[in-house]
Amino acid sequence: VQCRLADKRCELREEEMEYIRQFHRHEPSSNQCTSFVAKHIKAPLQTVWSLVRRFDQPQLFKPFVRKEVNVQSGLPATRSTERLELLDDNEHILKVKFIGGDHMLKNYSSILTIHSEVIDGQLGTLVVESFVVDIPEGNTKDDICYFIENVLRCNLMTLADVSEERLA
Ligand code: A9S
Repeated sequence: VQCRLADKRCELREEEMEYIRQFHRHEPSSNQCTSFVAKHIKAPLQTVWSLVRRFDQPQLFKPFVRKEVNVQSGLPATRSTERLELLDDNEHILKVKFIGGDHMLKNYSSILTIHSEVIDGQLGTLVVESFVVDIPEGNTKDDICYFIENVLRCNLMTLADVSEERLA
């Protein structure tokens, strides 16, 4: 596992690294960067999956998406065309590619997987989302990785909030 995955190794349990090795294989070229974020959610897998699988309703847990096609103002984009590459309801894998839009994320492609786990004696879910993307001209690898990691962290935090609230 390449690039910035290395420095996260220590924070992740061995089983989490195993998911990365198994499901999150990207093959970045020299002008691309790849990384991932992970989030533990205190809700059963089916609850989390029921939200994640709604590719057609990103506003369910993506705070930067206002309507289906509109991006929250203040961000370096107003629209994005995204293609669902894989939705596996058995293995709980979602793959997406960005194929157009006015943003700087060229050749962006992401993999999201979820895995059942036990948190504090209760059924929980581990979400892992990885990506590969071109490094835009004038940006560094670290800049773009950091930017996307933050977007994904926000999405997964909202996903956790929504998933955990649904049970209450
Ligand atoms: O929504 C996702 O699954 C992932 C990302 C990285 C989305 C990024 C984004 O929607 C912004 C948040 C607006 C940031 C796009 C398409 C471009 C951006 O610059």
